[in-house]
Amino acid sequence: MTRNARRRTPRADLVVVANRLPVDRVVEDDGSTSWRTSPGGLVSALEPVMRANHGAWIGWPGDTGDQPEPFDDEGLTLVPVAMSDREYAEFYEGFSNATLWPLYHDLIAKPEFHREWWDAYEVVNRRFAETAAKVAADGAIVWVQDYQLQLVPAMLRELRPDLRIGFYLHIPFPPTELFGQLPWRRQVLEGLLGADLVGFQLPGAAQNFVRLVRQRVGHKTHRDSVYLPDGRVVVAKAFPISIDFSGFEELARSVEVVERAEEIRRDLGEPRRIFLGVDRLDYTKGIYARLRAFGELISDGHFTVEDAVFVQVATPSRERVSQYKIIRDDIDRLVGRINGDLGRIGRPAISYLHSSFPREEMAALYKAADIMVVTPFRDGMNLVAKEYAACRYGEDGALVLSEFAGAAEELRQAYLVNPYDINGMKAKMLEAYHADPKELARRMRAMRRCISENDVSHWASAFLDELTANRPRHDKQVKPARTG
Ligand code: GDG
Repeated sequence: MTRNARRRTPRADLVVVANRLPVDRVVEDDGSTSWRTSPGGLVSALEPVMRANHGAWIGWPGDTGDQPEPFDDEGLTLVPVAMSDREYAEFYEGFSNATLWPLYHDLIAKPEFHREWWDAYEVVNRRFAETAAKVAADGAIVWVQDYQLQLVPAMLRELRPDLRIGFYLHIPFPPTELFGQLPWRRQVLEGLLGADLVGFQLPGAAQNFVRLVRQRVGHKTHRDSVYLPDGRVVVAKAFPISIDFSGFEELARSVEVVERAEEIRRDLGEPRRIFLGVDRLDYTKGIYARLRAFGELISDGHFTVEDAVFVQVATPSRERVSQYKIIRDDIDRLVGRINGDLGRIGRPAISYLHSSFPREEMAALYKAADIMVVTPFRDGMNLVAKEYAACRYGEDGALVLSEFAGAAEELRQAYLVNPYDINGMKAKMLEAYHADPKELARRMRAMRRCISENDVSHWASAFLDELTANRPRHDKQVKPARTG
């Protein structure tokens, strides 16, 4: 890849501000540095759109070294924002991933509230806002991403009132009762209100936000609009995120991927059915519950380890955060127990891979698997479910999907499950195991149509069209804000 460092800060008409750059800085053994494309939902979703628009992407380079100069990456300008070790611990691991992440995911783990983490969250958000203020051209569109940067819209608006600012939340937005626990609830809401458009995965999340703004900040609201005392109208709406459908399908059709999928099946001993899970190793994803369900299906005698295997890819994630250490140990123990109790020589019940893989290998796994099991307790969308369907161009394969993944609102033909109900999950996994190919084709065809008609470029243009639409100011009489 050509990556040319720039001397002066470039100015762009379309700017994405995200916690991470779409690349990681890696220090080689000889001390030189290089850049490697990094995985993750947000990167998979946004990169194609930004490249097509020659935009600028502001983000953290993935280590706590010095701040590299902005550089070109095949038509996209990358603008690194530095973070110290302490900020990484307090802003990223702390407030973002041990306070907001569990709070926004239904308290599956208990959120921790620490005042010094909040201070770091403000400091780092300000640094991102100041960088965006420098990079954005006059009247530019700035699109801020996700829960780590909820204060950026208001901070940026103060510095650059000429900009069109959008914000998109990739994770759920909690109901008022849960959000109300956050000691800094009002500051977060006011931070988001700096945007012209606040986007969510689902309509329910947008409604939660509008209700909270009315309750906690005291602004007048009507349907998806918030009326601010200065005459601005902020719109809150759902834009369900998607994937590069044709890109995934093309990858899955390539000779290399098709051959690799066959090789995977052979290496697994040609079982009748391959079950697959692919997730960041996160307690929200329901990995433990699904593996337990699978183990019980074998111990109950529904099938044997010769008939079926479960391949679980768990990509390492947030490994220093204590709840992530706990879930990793729990899963290690469970896999050990199930394989110890049920496996035979050369035939484990679960093939567990705690590592990350190239995209081609992911596509080969999707292609090799008969039953994809996606069972989060709560998930903003879940791109893995959509990627699986994109790779099933033969209209075969079954998707077992949690009702609590955003994707379940679109993929109604999946085998929908409640991940808290182990017996219910077992029944659906078994139904998928025995399903008739015609039935699978009917379901898969409908899901593939839905995703191909609503792919990631559709998502991005729907958001950007709404953001750039002419939005008149209001002349409503607004009451002074109540305290939140
Ligand atoms: C957040 C929200 C929302 C995973 N392991 C590897 C790898 N991946 C890729 C997958 C997929 C992405 O990472 C994961 O996306 P998900 O949507 O499943 O989950 P989160 O990471 O939690 O994403 C989520 C998303 O943001 C987008 O808005 O859907 O609800 O939580 O694309 O394929 N990719 C590669 N190697 C791996 O080992 N190459």
